[in-house]
Amino acid sequence: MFDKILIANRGEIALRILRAAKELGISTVAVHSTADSEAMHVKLADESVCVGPPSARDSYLNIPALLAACEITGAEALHPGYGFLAENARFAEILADHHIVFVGPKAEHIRMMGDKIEAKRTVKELGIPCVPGSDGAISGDHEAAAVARELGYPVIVKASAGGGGRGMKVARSQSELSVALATARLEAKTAFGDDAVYLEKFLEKPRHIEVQILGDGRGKAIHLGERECSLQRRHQKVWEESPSPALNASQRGHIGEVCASAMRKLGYVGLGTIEFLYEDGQFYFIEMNTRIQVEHPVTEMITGVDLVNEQIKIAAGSPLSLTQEQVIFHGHAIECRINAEHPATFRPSPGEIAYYHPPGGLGVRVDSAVYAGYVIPPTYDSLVGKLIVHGRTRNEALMRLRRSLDEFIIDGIDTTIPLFQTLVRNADIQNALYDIHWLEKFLATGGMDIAAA
Ligand code: MV4
Repeated sequence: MFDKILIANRGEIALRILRAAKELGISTVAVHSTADSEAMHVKLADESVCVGPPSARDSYLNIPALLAACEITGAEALHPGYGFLAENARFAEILADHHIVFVGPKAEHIRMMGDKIEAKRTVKELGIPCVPGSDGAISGDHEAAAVARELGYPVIVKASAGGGGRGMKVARSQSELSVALATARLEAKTAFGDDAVYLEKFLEKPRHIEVQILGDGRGKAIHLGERECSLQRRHQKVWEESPSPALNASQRGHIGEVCASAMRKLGYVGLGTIEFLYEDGQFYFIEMNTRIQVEHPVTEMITGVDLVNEQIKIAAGSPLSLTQEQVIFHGHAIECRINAEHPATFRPSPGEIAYYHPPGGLGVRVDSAVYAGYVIPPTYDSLVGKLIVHGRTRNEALMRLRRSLDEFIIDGIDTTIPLFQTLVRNADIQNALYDIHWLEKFLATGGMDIAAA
């Protein structure tokens, strides 16, 4: 096992990784920008290194500074968390060149899944069901029209270098297709420097369901069930739960085994998430994420498996610590992402937290890096923390969520807690009758009463 690990991240995920490292007896190195000198991850780490000014480009994304921090402290491994450099294949290669272990999959697999066309071609061959669409990149209007006619409208044009909703355009008829294609291409070229696009049948009312997998690269891979993340706003997940209320145990076992089997064949090492759209009882692959995800705690709560602990052990060359038969699902978990934003307008609200009282009690977990007196800088994302509740049933989790939201006090800034207090009392949410468009429609039709805000 490693003696020392460097955590190339900030906020709640930096704390999450620190905790896993401490339990493994690994000494921890935090890195931080000048804006984060007073951040909790710096206070809790054994050592810390300032890697640059506030701008993430010059600090958390500053590869030479991170390499220097590893060298100065003697860290043998680096955990990237999520965001920042977590899915940068070149960074993983550079670390390897410097004999630093990247806690994550092989660079080859990061690169493969970052190219959405390549990812889809690969997983399809490995037996994962995909959205019907073009066989690879689309060359021009003529080919697009032919593929779209075959698929039937509506279709969606997606950027191969995209993901997370960037560079996507829907065409509802042939007359809309060439504009959708040109717009998606231009956006892709501008945002990613790569104008390759592909075409898919557009699914109107799917749910977003993702499967958590873990591979050891020695021929073993298991799944840890799924998470449902349909409640999103502007491609940002807001509420996540596990298990998905839309699946039964047999569907779960089937899609989980399809994913685990594919990862076994691929020789995938580490933690990964295979994202699907789910409509009319069918799964359709959209993307694979090669990092720990924000919403990982709901999986931890129902399986009891510490996913960051598994990531670190696998990176150190250990085999998987459990078999598929040892993964047992208990109850139901829900996570709410609490942001420093106005609950109806979503206007960012950085500033000083005047008073902080997190909820507690049975089945309640708060992953956060804030404290009373902490000043949330305006520089990074607005996640203040995650409230995760667990219950024996979904109803019990909902009751516990209602209670813990009412107990949570964060004074001095706006937070999205009132949004969740509204959602947890909503009949559609209580009955799990939602798809990927539900939240935006709810907000657009005055669900949060913007007039009063
Ligand atoms: C789709 C789709 C409908 N049909 N693909 C958005 C983000 C990216 N990961 C994939 N996305 C979508 N792909 C087909 N063929 C609808 C979306 C989509 C979406 C997906 C998941 C969660 C929220 C979403 C919100 C809008 C659109």
